[in-house]
Amino acid sequence: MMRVALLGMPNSGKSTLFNRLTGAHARVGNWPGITVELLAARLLVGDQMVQLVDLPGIYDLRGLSEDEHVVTNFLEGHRPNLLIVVLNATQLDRQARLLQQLIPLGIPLLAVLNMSDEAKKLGMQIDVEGMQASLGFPVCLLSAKHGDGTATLTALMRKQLQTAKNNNLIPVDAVSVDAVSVDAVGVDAVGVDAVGVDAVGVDAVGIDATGVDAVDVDAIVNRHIAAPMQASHQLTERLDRLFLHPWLGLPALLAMMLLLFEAVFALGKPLQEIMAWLFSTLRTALLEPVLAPLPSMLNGFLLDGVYNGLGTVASFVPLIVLFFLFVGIVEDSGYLSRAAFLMDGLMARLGLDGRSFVMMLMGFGCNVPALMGTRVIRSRGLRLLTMLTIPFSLCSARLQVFVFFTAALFSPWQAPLVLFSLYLISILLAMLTALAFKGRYINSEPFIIEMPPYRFPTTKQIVLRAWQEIRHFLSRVTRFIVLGVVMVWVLTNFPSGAVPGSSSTWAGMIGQWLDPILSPVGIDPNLTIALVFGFVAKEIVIGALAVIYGQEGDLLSNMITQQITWAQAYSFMLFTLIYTPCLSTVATIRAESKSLAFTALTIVWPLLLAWSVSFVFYQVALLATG
Ligand SMILES: Nc1nc2c(ncn2[C@@H]2O[C@H](COP(=O)(O)OP(=O)(O)OP(=O)(O)O)[C@@H](O)[C@H]2O)c(=O)[nH]1
Ligand SMILES: [Mg+2]
Repeated sequence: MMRVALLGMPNSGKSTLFNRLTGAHARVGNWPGITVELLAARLLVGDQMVQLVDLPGIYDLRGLSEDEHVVTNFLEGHRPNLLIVVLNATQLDRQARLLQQLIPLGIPLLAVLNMSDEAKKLGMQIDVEGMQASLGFPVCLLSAKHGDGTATLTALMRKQLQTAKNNNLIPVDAVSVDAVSVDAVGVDAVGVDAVGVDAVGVDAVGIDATGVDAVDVDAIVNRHIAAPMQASHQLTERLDRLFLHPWLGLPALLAMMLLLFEAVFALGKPLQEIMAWLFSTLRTALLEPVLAPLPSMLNGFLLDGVYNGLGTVASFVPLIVLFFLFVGIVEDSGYLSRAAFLMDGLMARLGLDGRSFVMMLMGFGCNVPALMGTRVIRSRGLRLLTMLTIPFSLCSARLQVFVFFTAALFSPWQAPLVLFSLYLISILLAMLTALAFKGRYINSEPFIIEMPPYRFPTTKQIVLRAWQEIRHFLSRVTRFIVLGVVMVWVLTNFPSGAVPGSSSTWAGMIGQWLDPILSPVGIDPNLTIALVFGFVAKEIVIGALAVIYGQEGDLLSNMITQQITWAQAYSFMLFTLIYTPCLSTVATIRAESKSLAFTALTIVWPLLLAWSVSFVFYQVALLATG
């Protein structure tokens, strides 16, 4: 199958184009470095089935970061038949450089000038025909976000692929690896002639007789663009006067975070309650009568175990979707780059940089993509230090636990503030961790960040993002959560003969066994079991409690309110927030750091910290409340 790859600088819209062409759901965001892995999908171009590959963005073919290696390794090992170079049409002066580096590779090229909508708004005029004639390969102006120009692109792709086919360029991987080995890819190292121009044939690349040497992309591009003297994004400039203000910037950041979390709580909690009510109604109206004839053990397993556990976890789906809708809008707005800029000074004192802060923010969604997002960081020291801090980010799975507990034990006006306090503590602990370890993981990289213009996602982008999160959640349900609640049920109901939920069950024994360690922090044996399973996935915590107490919805809240004090609840939340990250996170840390010792550190350090913080809080709370 022919292979076509999308290559370009970060944030130029490759993934947006990939999604538009293939109908895939690659993650998109207004932040350089959203894609850090290869993504491939099949696409019919004319009568030809091709594999379309979405690559991470690169500034330079000689780049040294992990995601840039992904690209150079790809070009080396899986030479595409066609490279679609995606350029931001409003920044051609800066982006043409990459195109210049690509020409010598001898791979047929097609240049896409993306973001035509923004170029038009800025009053830029681009002579595509002229540029195409001078460059010697097709150029196409389009807007991946809004879809204008995609038909032209497909036609050009078809033509280029046909030419490649006619020129017998098909055998993928046939080009000697030497000619494009990673080292050799650098333009300097190889020079235009050296990169197997013979092996590939100048004609075949689609460059006309003038020869490769003659092409000065920069000059050509400049010759065919007319931009007003001061092409600027006016809205962006106006907003940045506030958001990047030396004094007001940081308070604005804090205020926006507070607003966001308040909104999630205020809108999400009622939705969760409606869902919980639906689940319990379904239980009493349908499942209980239908399952009544079953033996009581099986009945208990299905209803009190599987159904209660899963139902309680599932009732949080709307809240999570809502949360990710907001997160999606923030990620696509371009504000993350501003947050990175604002926090960079403080972060630098902790041995981190502005990007580390953005990764912590991304971790509020889920720690896993945030950990992978650190691939854009070149300095290994900085990357590891950032990875050490990310698991403290209060992810959406932990959010479920906290929403549940805060709503059960605190008054309606206290609850959102308690939740916000947990977000702040999460960031503070990440900072504290950085401070403790910055001597060990040294940053050796200067901080440079692009400030993209503010953008607003299309409705389709928002809906897709939410849908992706639902799918992700469902896959976690099937992988971990079902198993988790079933195991909790077994532990709380066996050995046979033990009174369910009592201290003579296996769960009770584990709880008693850990009691000397956890009672000083206010965590009772029931909560202990929930914590034990939270190691696997934090969503299980709330499902486990439903199984342990044999209740769901309002009844579960009431039960918990009767059994524990607010101080115990807060201590439990602190512990859940801080202790060892979930299995997926640990596995990602292992894969990304390639170090067992580092992975062990990310397990042990949070555990110690969790106990210490909860201990201090609980003991002080006990003293204060007498
Ligand atoms: N106005 C406008 N915005 C676009 C267009 N194409 C993409 N975007 C926006 O540009 C931002 C970056 O898009 P992505 O598709 O994630 O960019 P990418 O090149 O894949 O970025 P990396 O994966 O970080 O390299 C997002 O906010 C998109 O919504 C376009 O044609 N017009
Ligand atoms: Mg991308």
